[in-house]
Amino acid sequence: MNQMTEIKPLTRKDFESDQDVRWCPGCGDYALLAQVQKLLPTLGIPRENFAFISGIGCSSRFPYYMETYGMHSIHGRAPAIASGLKLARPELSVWVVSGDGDSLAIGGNHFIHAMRRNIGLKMIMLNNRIYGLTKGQYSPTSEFGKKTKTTPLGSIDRPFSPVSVALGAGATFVARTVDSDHTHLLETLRRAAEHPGTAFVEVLQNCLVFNDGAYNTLADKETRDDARILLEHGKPLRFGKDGNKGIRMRGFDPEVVTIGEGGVTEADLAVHDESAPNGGLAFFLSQFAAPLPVPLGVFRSVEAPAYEALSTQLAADARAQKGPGTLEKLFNSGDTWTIA
Ligand SMILES: Cc1ncc(C[n+]2csc(CCOP(=O)(O)OP(=O)(O)O)c2C)c(N)n1
Ligand code: SF4
Repeated sequence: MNQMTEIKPLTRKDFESDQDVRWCPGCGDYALLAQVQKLLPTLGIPRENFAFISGIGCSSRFPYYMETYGMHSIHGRAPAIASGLKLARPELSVWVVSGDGDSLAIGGNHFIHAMRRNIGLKMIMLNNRIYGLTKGQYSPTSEFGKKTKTTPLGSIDRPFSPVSVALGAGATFVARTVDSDHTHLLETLRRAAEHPGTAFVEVLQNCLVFNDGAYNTLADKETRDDARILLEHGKPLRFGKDGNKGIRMRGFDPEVVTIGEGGVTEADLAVHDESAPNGGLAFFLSQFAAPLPVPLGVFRSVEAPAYEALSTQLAADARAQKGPGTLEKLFNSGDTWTIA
């Protein structure tokens, strides 16, 4: 009689490593860890097929806490290492966890190229708008005028919107969520996990030691409905405590309007379309700053060929045309010469 091996379903516990979590008590990074550990067992992927690659920073300690393969790599270089892994082993689910400093300062170059290549990585950026690990220097997402240890008179740098950078680099999946809303965080990660190309998720994350309260209005149940706008595909851009505020486009300028005032109806509001071919509305949304609400959700989700699939095909076509190669043949091909 054939004996069937019973495959035990995975649980959140299966993804918890035996390492002590060293983040400060109350750090927003815990929320991401908990939701990722909750999500992975539901994806139907064997645990040995997950890999978490990080750079350097508090956020980049993430792989230690996951009972998966992983690597705490080099400052800003996680996308390069993760890209190599994904190309060599396309069947793996490869995740990058990084910070705003790691991804947008030293790692800006690697970040934009991962976005434009559309390689199948899940890239999460914990954006606390500060360097946490090195104790409070300003980062590329710190606000103009922000006083930090390296900007004692206030920053004169104009900050990046990570979502705008990702969209500008041609990313096919771009989303933003916040550490304080666990349901939204989990659902956003799920959408990213399902996306075949590069999936970028910005997580607004509180660093309670060096930049506490950066996202208070989004965390506080009293203020959050007026401070955020939840993006839903095909739905009008509506928000507010009473659900009666919305975004109307005046040419290329978005404005906040109130339904029922001045003859405004829901039909006047812009409608969110995450799969719009030109991505123009997504870019507008990514530039929202006070008094406009902070958009949360999926800005853009479109399909394009994944880099690893194209690369595998390219290699198969070359082999079919020229037969299997060897390193020796390669070294002796093309322009070679003998030094006398
Ligand atoms: C080559 C190199 N340069 C600088 C540093 C110092 N360094 C370590 S982490 C970090 C910034 C981390 O900030 P962020 O990515 O925002 O992560 P957080 O700690 O806030 O999670 C810097 C500058 C380093 N480790 N290596
Ligand atoms: S310094 Fe900030 S980002 Fe780093 S672990 Fe502490 S609270 Fe989190």
